[in-house]
Amino acid sequence: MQDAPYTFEVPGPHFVPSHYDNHLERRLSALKGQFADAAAVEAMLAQGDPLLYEVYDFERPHVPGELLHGISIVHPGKVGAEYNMTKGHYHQVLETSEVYYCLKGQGFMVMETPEGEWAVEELHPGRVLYVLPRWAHRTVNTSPNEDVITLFIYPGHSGHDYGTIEQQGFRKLVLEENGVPVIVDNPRWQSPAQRANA
Ligand code: PAN
Ligand code: ZN
Repeated sequence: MQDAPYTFEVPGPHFVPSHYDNHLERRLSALKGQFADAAAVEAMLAQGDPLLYEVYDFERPHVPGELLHGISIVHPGKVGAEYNMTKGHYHQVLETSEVYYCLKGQGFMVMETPEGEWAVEELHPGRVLYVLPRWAHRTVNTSPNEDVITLFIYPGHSGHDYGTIEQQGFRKLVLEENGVPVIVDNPRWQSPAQRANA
């Protein structure tokens, strides 16, 4: 961990940071239950385990005064009709936010709150997205053959809650229909009231 102010470069076209502490790779097997088309997942896994996205980040203490930051790279592709995406999560400390700055590619940030509100914002190079406190978030890559690359910054004490999204996914899915992205309802999703009665 650095003990003096530091800089790093994110040179195009690949935007891999000039230095970093951690490099995480997430493959299809880690997102198995998240894609709507289970048969497409099984068919792809029978051929291998494709790399869906990577994260490069810097080691900082997980305390409120710190800002955790790094680069997220979602590779292009689809699982069935659904575009490649990140697992997505709530922050464990729900009242923490995040800034994303898109460096490359075309995609969407799919978001929702525990109360069932949802939002989908487009990502393209130069666009900054502020994810409000309480909003779960997932990056989706709709580019035909380009990575979606973002710089992210969030409070050190945020933590991650993956379980809620793993259970039912997001309220909205991003699918390709006739060659263009469409936002559709996730049949697996339940409203807070439905969940309480389940
Ligand atoms: C980002 C994400 C990153 C990977 O740093 O962690 O894009 O997505 P998943 O964490 O959903 O696999 C972030 O939102 N941090 O809080
Ligand atoms: Zn986050």
